[in-house]
Amino acid sequence: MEISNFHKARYEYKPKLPAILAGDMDELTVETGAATEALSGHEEIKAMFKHSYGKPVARFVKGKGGQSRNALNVGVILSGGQAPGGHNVIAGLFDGLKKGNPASKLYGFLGGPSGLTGGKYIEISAELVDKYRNTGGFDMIGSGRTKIETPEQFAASMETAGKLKLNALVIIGGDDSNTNAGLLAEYFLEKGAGVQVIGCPKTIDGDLKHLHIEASFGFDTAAKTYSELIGNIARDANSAKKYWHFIKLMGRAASHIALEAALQTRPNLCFISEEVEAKGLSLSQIVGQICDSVVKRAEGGENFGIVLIPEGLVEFIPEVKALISELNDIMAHHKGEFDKVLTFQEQKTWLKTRLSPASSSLFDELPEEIAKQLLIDRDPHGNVQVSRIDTEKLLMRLTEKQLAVLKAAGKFKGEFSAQGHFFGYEGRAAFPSNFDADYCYTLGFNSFALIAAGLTGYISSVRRLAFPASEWIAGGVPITMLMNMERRKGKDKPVIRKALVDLDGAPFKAFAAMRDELAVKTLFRYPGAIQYYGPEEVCGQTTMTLRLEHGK
Ligand code: FBP
Repeated sequence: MEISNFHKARYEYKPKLPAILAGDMDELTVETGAATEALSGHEEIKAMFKHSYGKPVARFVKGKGGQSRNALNVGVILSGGQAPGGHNVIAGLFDGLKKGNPASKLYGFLGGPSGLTGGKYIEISAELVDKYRNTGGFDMIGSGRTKIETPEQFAASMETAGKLKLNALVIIGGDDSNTNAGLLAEYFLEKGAGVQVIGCPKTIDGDLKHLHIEASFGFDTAAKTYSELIGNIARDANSAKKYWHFIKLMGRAASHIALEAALQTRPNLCFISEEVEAKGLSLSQIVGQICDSVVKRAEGGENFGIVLIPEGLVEFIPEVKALISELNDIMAHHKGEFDKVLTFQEQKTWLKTRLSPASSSLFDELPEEIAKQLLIDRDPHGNVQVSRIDTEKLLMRLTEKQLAVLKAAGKFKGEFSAQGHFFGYEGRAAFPSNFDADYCYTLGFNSFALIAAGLTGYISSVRRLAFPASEWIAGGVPITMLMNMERRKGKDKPVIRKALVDLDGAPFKAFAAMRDELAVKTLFRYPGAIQYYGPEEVCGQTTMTLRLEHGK
């Protein structure tokens, strides 16, 4: 394969490790604190995780005798959506394992968790790792969204682990995949399989976040990629002065990406789903806010603008949320029956008698293409596939309709022409920023250190991320500490709680403080492309979210 000069140059980049992990392994030991609790549902979760519940938070410190030097067989899985830096997690894990004992082996399961249950794997060689260092994507071993949940899948996982004589398994994934990591850790303990399980916090969505997990990897690169594109569109809008751009941004539930992009680019409007839910804003109130801004800007002669829309927004608008939740339950409990109803009109009639009156009338009022999109199959974890719902088009249509009413009443005298965009896949496989390259390499290396310290049921945790990498703190957080009980596919299940945007947090407050002005004036900010080489203040910056959270 012919590779680009940039691709070649990235092989030379040497990811940074925190000083504690860069030193002599024989000088590394693990310090643990008090027992921990789940976020809620303590008793139920404790009963389900008899062997792994409530372990202490772990932190690496200088000391002797904490790390085993035995040769280890370790498996690694990339799970869920791509996030920049996944290959560096594998590189860090590989380098750690070989540093611990050159006879250690790393196996990569192919195509995500199904590679483990189906026994599909490769041994990862030094040559293979070198081909993927500092590159984006998950193509080294592939990824998938299979959820390991049936007794047969657990048994098959143990069988594969047994065949490979695995000492440990590293699962690189988001909240659902790390929930799976916790379940597997518990299962292996219950069965006395001797296989440790460590999770790594991956997701561009940024919602696998906790006191001990300051950011999920990939968020930095993805948010910066989208911000570059939004900045470019904003400059185009300000040049042509004829379009309102409605830009939907990935982030299945949380609005961290939209918020970070808003801080970076200063659009006219950015909806934060968490605020929409907290204030109980209806669809028509959201459209009302857009119209207000369009009307006011038109009064100043500015018939253009930028609206950022988190892709999960529909699930946070109270009436749409209620509709989706009813649809989820109906589709989970009557799947066989529902699958037999073939045309959309028949589906509508079939649903009418099963939905509540309010949801049924909303479903009727939605544009047909959006209503159809709400019926698309759920993912294996029971989530609505919001990346396939054209929320930007829904808002464009409703805004157009409302502006026509205002125009007829003489309250809007400007022009409105809208363009829709969806930025998601563009940012998920980009070359990792220097931050993600360093963070991911550290997460992988740290996973090895957790394994060598004998821990299981932990997520690799690296903190103080807004500071130079040499000062980062490395350790592990027990998976059950991140869990609560939630309704999934019609049943209550223990899952890692998604960290949504904190409306009292510094990043949201910083945006809220400027948004009234942004809604009327043109104050776009153009962040430009991610820089990998050059002055530290250009290529060494973390996200604004992290900087604000750390008071920097
Ligand atoms: P993860 O939670 O697995 O990291 O995936 C996040 C995400 O990129 C969401 O932002 C998006 O809604 C979803 O994946 C899209 O999924 P798919 O790749 O299956 O279309």
